[in-house]
Amino acid sequence: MRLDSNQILSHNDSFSAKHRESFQFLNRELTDKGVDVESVISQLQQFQVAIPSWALGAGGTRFGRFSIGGEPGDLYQKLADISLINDLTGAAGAISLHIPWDIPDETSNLLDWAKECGISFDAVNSNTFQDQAEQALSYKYGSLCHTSSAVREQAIKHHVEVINYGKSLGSKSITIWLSDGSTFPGQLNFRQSLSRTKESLQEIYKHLPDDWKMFIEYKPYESQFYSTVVQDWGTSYLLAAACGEKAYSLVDLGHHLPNTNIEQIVATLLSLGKLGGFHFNDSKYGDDDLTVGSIKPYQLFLIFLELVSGTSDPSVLNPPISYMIDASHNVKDPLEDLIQSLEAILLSYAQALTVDFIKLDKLREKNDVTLAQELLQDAYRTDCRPLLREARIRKQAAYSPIGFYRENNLRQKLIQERGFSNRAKGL
Ligand code: PSV
Ligand code: MN
Repeated sequence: MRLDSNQILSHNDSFSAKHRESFQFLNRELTDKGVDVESVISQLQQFQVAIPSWALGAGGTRFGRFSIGGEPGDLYQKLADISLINDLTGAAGAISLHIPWDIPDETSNLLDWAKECGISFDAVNSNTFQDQAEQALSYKYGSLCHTSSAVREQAIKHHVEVINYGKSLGSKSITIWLSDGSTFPGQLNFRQSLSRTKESLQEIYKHLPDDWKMFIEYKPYESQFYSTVVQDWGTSYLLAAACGEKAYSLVDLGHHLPNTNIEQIVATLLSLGKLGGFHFNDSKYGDDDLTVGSIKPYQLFLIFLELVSGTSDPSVLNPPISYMIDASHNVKDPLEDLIQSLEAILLSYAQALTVDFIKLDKLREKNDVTLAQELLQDAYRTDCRPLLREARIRKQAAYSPIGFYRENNLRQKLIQERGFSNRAKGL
């Protein structure tokens, strides 16, 4: 379903007086503090987050799945859904594909359709955490770390195939998340499995085109419950360093043990020039994959503070970061959920962009702990939503993406178009 841009314009017009008032108020407040509001708006307009191909249907947990109706039944419909989100938010111009959940067939038709939808292909994701029907050897005891060289070769071949799919679609990166590890003590030799994983990744790396990046995601536990080979940012970093300059670490917010200081990890990876990508989500207990900003919004702001200060520091030699959402659950409409995630990401970004880092540095030099904290909390407690709305309105996206979605009964229209029993492939 494609949206009529006139409908969005008239939605925006109906809020124009209300918006003008709140935007002008915030504009004055921020300008008085020395913030270059125009520059913040233009950075917000440029910020893009890739949408995962696996988060557009009703998410499932191991306890069940509740259909929402109108789910995208194939990749073409997934692209249409992302283009709808992008039309409403102006911030979601790319898809991140999971292979083999979304194998692109008839590539030229797909590329034409993606172009028509205004969507490009971001990082492609491999999958060796599940066995596929036609697969010769099982990943039950690991993939790139497996004791059998035949299994490792099969997994390496899969990664090469994923790179080739990505090449045909114009992707420039591959994200590798391995569930390899052990569920019981004694099951696996830590040193050998790490070394086999390193060698397998180095083999995959040989197939990486010159203008590509490899992102290595880490996770402390799950699906294995005793040990995971790539358990933390340090292991991911050492593997990326062992592969070469096109390999980077990827931070998934849900892949940390409770209370880990993720913003410090972000700062460390940035200073090493090895922060490649981000998977946004939120969690209360483990890898809960909840809507971004729904549980720990202050943490998200602190992470953006490191991203903004790190990427604007000329001494930090880190390439541009790939931002992706990796969230999914089974209670909300996934399109509304993704819109909420985008809003939370942009809000934290906007708040971080309003921080006076020179002033913050001076306070740090003087060890003025109180005022340094005040400065951060003042930015965090400033309602920057009018800036996001202004950025959207200027891009002809919607003043209120969720409001527009509801007013126009878009889920009901998708159900009419696609029926109730379509089931999106993925989680
Ligand atoms: C694993 O938990 C993960 O974060 C990886 O990025 C996977 O590709 C994705 O979720 C989907 O299962
Ligand atoms: Mn992830």
